[in-house]
Amino acid sequence: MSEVVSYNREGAVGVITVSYPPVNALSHAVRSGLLAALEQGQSDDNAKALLLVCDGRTFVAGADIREFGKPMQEPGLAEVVAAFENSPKPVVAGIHGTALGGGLELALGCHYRVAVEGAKVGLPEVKLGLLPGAGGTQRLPRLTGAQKALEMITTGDFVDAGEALQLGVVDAVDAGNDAKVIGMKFAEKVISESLPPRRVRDVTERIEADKGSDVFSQFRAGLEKKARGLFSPFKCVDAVEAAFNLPFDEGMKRERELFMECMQSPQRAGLVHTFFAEREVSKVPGLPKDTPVREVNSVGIIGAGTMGGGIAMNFANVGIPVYLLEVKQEALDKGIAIIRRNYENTAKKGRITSAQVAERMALIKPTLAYEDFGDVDLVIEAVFENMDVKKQIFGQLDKVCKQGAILASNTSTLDIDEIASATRRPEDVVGMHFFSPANVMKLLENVRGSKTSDEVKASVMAIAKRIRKVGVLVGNCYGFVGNRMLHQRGAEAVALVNEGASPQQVDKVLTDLGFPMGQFAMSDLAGIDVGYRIREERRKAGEDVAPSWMDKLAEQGRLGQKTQAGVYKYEEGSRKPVVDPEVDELIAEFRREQGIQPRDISDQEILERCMYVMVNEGAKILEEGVAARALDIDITWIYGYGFPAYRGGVMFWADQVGVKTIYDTVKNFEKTLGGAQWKPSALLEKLAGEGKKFGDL
Ligand code: T1G
Repeated sequence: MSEVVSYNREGAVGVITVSYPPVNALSHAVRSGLLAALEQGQSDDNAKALLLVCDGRTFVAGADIREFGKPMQEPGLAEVVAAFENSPKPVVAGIHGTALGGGLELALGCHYRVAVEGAKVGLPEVKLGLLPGAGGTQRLPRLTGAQKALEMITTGDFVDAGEALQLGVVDAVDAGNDAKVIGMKFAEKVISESLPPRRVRDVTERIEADKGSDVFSQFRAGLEKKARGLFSPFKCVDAVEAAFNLPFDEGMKRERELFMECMQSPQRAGLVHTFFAEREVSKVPGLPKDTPVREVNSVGIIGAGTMGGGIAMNFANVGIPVYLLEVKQEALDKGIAIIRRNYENTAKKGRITSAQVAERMALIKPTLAYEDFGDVDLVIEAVFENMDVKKQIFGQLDKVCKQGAILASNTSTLDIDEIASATRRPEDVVGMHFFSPANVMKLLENVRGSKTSDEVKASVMAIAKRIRKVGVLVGNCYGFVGNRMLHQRGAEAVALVNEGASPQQVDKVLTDLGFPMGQFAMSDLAGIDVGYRIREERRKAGEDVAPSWMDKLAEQGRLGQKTQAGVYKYEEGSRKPVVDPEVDELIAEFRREQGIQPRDISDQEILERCMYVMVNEGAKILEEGVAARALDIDITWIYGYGFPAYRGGVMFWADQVGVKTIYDTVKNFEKTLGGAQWKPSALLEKLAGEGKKFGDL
């Protein structure tokens, strides 16, 4: 008897129970245990039917992702599923929680499936760069037909028990909440009605019905847009199609071939890294797991602009009341109107009801009085990037907020310690940097000041989860982690255009890598005036900031999307960047003024200069301890800037390119381009020298 899978008979039913927390993943021990328990069930003459259930929070949630990339140990999952399917005794699966991936495939190998109400089933392998590799692509379509199987397998979306019943994926759904009870009831029914083992592989009606349908070519065409740059969704279609063209065993072989292609793809490595990194970031090294967390039942937000409004929505969305403060009624009214419009747009798309719009709007209370913040548990300041203004606000908060209130700034670059110095409670001051649009982007960059208490750090990390964000705890420096690296990429991009590249060429290199938009399209979205103001402030402060062709755009009022013209031009009502010959002329003029002789620049040089400067900066960020681990930087870039999850994040991507390759190129750029940004980080040099990766840290 293995300790993760047990067998015992209750009446005439042999019960196989998996007990492998946290999610009963199909590790080698579980797979072996399942075969052993099934064997016991076969040889138990008094067992007339078998029931497969799981202890804990969920039925099997899939293969054990931690085993990926390691040599597969027998028995493979497909073999285990086939053993269940070929059992001479009928097998019932009792499902609760989420039967996912290999878990659903195991259930499909059983002869009957019952689910508790509220349970969900799905084949999310595609989200890991894979496809169902234990018969899911061959058995599911036999129950659902081609269209639904393709939808489920190429999106990885879960379906709830009710829909699964309609689809024929499960045979009964019971309002009870114990899968074993409803499973036993069904198994006893199988025995009393002498129901035979019914193998899904033998169900062929839906295969016959959809044979030769053009649904596969339609699906591939649809994926060209939705799955741009991805590898495994297309292989999913190939695998499902095999169920309609080949006998079952041939189809299984085809599935296996396609599964191995996906398993070996760098995209699987990237997506699996992202899966674990997204969970690991909330475990902050040095912050004890049991650090007390402060209750947040009401929030005050200062600033009803784009950011403040978006931030307010995050809290209202999860039922937390928010005071939204502005200095003028007109600004307050405008901010509230924008929030309402955002909610109404979401309701128009059917994602929320109009009742929810009303509920959430009722939770957001506009105010002009700081006194209303007297009892809130958390304040988030979201005004424009001016230190004096922020310090004045925090001085106010220090006077009106209760003891224990968390005082946070949404600043994207400014010094948290200096802001905290405006209060007598620096231990309660922290950065909570949201990414625009704040109600959409998942990243929350939590910035610890030198005096921020562990309790406040743990509290803002818990708040991130509560408002469905991915929180990353980072140190206090100019631009923290994300913007500090973005700043370097931006400077390289501008320099590349000075030297001869066009903005559109630079942007295409970045979108080809998988970014949702290029550097200059992003500047147009954020507003050219943002960078212009920062450069002008630094020039006023006496810094030697080089002239930039971007300044000329700002001085001509070309501020980006908001003025229908920036680096690109925008047709009325459109956000699509259109190359503007006027800008090419402005750049050529700027080069003449600066005495620059433009040259052709290769895409490879653009890629290396834009990306390696970020990797080098990321290595410096790690050296300084501003980010605790490379995976914190990876998650920052995936959820803050849309870096493709299938590449695993900037530092994971760097490991795949090769640290030594990057280091040598950075060294070379230090010689040919100069500038502090090309001084190789000591950590990069060390890893290159030792043949190590960022992932080894
Ligand atoms: N393998 C290993 N560990 C897993 C795991 C898995 N499949 N799923 C979750 N965990 C860990 C997770 O890392 C975390 O660990 C803890 O469980 C709780 O997870 C052959 C090849 C099930 C919906 O893709 O979607 O089957 O941080 O924080 O929010 O065809 O986990 O506590 O140490 O996410 O309640 C297919 C992935 C695999 C499902 C629960 N299955 N998991 O969400 O908790 S590929 C999946 C999830 C496959 C076969 C193929 C979610 C969840 P720790 P959590 P949650």
